[in-house]
Amino acid sequence: MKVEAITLREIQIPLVQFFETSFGRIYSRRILLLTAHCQGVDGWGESVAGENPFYSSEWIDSAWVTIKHFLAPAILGREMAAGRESGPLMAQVRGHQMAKAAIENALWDAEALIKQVPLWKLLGGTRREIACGVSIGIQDSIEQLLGKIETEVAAGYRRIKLKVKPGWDLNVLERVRSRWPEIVLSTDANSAYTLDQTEHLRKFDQFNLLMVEQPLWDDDVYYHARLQKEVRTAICLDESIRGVRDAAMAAEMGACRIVNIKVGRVGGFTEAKKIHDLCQSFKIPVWCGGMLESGIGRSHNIALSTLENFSLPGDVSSSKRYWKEDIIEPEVEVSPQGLIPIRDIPGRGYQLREDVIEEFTVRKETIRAGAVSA
Ligand code: OSB
Ligand code: MG
Repeated sequence: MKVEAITLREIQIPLVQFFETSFGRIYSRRILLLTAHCQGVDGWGESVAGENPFYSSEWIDSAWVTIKHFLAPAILGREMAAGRESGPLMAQVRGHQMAKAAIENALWDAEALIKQVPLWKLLGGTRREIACGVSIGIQDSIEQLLGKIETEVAAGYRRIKLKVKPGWDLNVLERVRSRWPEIVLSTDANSAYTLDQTEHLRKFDQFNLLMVEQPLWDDDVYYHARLQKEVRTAICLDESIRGVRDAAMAAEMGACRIVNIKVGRVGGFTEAKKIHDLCQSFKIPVWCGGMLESGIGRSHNIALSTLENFSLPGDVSSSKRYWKEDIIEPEVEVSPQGLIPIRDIPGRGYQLREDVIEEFTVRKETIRAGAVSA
C-alpha cells in the first residue's frame, strides 16, 4: 500500500438540532475529510477536530495545515504493509492527534478494502451488534430536555448521557430521576468543575449514575484520582486520555473506573486498540465516544466498538439525530432495541455518497509527494 496523494476536504453541514456543552453551543459543523489515494484504492478518514479549540487545543484549521505541511509529506510515497505503520512515520510531530487520526484511519480504511475484509474484523472486533446510547446537550429549559429524553428513551437507546455544568446539574438530575427512576443515566461535564467543588460533586452520588464524565480539567489525571476517592459514582475520563500512557497512569492512580475511547482524540485506531487492551487488563470497561461525526467517522466508530472490552453503550447513535442527509449509504440506523447491527462487507461497511459529499464541500486540496514543503 503506497499513498500517492492525499486530498483534504472541508464539508459544512447544519446539525438538525443544536448541540450545547459546558464550553458552548453549535448549530452546524465544519468537518475535515481526508482521502488517501493508494494505487487505485481510496481510503477515507474524518478528523474530529471541531470548529474551535474549546474541547481540545486542536481545531479544523490547525488540523488542515498540520496535515498539509508535516503529516502528509511524512506519509506520501511510502510503502506500508498496513495502516498501523503510519503512526511511526508521523511520530516526529508532537501532539495533533486529531490530525494524525484522519490519516491513520484513512489508511486502515484503505487496507480493509485492499485486503477485502470488513474493517471491524481487521481491527480485531468480535461483536456482531453494538449497544447505543445518546449524548443530550444543554437545553434552553428543563422541559425541553425532558422532551428530548422522552424521544430517545422511546427510540430504544440504552443509556442517556446528559451534558452538565454548574447551574445545569443537580436541579436537572432531580427532575430527570423523579420522572425516570430506572433509566441508565450518566453525565458529562467537559471539565466544567474544579476540585474545590468536591462537596458539590459528591451530591451527584444520590442519582444512581452510571458515571460522571470528565468533571475536572481536560489535561488532568492526578486531581481526578483525588476526586474519585471522595465520590461513590464512577468517574469516566474523556479529554484526559490522549494516549495509552495516560490510560495506564489513570488506571494505576485510580483516577477513573471507566474510559471513553474516541479514536480521533487518541491519534487513530492503533492507539485506540492499545488503550482498549490496557483497560481490559485493568478490568476497566470502555465505550466509544462520539464527536458529532459524519457517516465516515461514525462508520469507523462502529467498527471500533466491536472490540470485546467495549462493554458499555457508546455515544454512537443514528445518522438522523445529527443530519438531514448523511454522506453514507445506508445511513446509520439504531434498532428499537438500541443496537446497531454490524455489516459484514469489506471496508467500513457503508458506501460513500460522493455526490452529497461534493455538494457539502467548501474547499478541497490535493497534496502529492514532493509538492509541499514545510
Ligand atoms: O465530550 O463527548 C464529548 C460532542 C462534541 C465534543 C465533545 C463531546 C461530544 C459529545 C457528543 O458528547 C457525542 C455524539 O453524539 O457524537
Ligand atoms: Mg465527553
